[in-house]
Amino acid sequence: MTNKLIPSEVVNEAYWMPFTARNGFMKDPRIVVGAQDCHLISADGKRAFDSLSGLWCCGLGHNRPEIADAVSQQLRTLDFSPPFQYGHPLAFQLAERLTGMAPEPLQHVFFTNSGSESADTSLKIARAYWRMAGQPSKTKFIGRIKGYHGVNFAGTSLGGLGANRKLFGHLADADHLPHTLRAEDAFTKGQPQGGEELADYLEQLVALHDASNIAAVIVEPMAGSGGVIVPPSAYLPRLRALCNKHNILLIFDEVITGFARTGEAFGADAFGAIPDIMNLAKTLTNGAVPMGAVLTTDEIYQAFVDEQQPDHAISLPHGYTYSGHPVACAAALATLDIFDAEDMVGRARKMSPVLQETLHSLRGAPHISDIRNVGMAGALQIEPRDGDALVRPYELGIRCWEKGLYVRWGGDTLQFAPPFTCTEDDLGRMGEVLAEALGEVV
Ligand code: PXG
Repeated sequence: MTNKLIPSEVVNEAYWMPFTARNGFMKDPRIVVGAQDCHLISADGKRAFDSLSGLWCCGLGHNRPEIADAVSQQLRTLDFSPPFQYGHPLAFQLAERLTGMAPEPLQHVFFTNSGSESADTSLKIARAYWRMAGQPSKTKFIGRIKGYHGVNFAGTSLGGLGANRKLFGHLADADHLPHTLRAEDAFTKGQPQGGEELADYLEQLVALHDASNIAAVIVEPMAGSGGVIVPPSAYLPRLRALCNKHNILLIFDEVITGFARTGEAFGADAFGAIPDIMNLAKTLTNGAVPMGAVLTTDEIYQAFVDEQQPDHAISLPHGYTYSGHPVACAAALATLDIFDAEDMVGRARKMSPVLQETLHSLRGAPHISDIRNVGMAGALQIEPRDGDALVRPYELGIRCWEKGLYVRWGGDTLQFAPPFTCTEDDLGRMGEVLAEALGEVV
């Protein structure tokens, strides 16, 4: 067990915290000192149900001994291996494991260390692909309003959350599709229907920029940070068809939707469209060690491989010191072992109806303007107070934490992505705490 700590004695201003409201945090610091299964343990010894699997990444529950053992053993066997010009066995094993799980056309894996690096890596690969394919004018990227692709240069520009972009100016040549949140779909349980018209907007962007200048479209199959926006049933198949028609690469950012979050192994499986490039991170290592991956089709990979080139020619001048880090590979392989052995896709499917009912039973509670869900993900959209959309979700999040529930507040929503290993009781208690908190905030 962890010793109790006094939060105000832990914090300082040396640590510049990511995406954190400094003033509120400093007044009442939320310090996590431990975790167990589906709960976080706070400095005062409180156990809080982790309703977001950390930050969407610990879907298998916390502190899995199998992952700890694999990491520990790897640290004693090969703590680091130079990834440029040298290989180690686990990176090859993990790549093959991932291509075996992913939709069939995705046959090659480039390793990164985060979702943000996966975003920038995928976009660079897309541009380089067109250059290799003799179409160097195809450089522009299309993202989507309310999208999130991390915080690196290209990912920031392709994202569609204003608060994350406006401080940083124009970082990459990007335009955006409309988001897929339709007023008429409010309170839909699971996936809404239709939605071709939203994908058809790509035709207007093609008319504006010309397909000869567009490298790729990047979307999250289901927008996560934007507030769990579930794609209508016809949307992604239509987007796939339009990308084919115009010879534009389609990138799925599956950093959140990858590994059972939607109730299928990948969002591509859940929503019926296969991308040319798929970005992964988060649950790949169950959050234990930073790691990301970019999967591509053979057609893309082959554009970079030329048997005629001299032996010393580098196929892709891109990579990170920690690409395919042996410790991260060990964590990922142990994660995927558990993923299969404990049938995480099956567990996600089994628990999804419980999550759906827990969230939708809050319909009619104060301040709720929409409830959305798919698989083991969901969101409550909260009405603004005095024109401020962010204040109530913040106050709700703090109240829930005080009551023993860790909830992610983001924009005008509360977001949920509980571990697949949670119980009906965990979700029942979560519903009770949410109802209480909604009744308390003004
Ligand atoms: N793409 C997607 C779809 C993501 O959700 C990233 C890329 C970036 O990953 P890294 O590992 O660089 O952070 C993400 C990250 C939230 C939340 O509250 C979501 C993320 C990160 C922080 C908070 O929804 N997603």
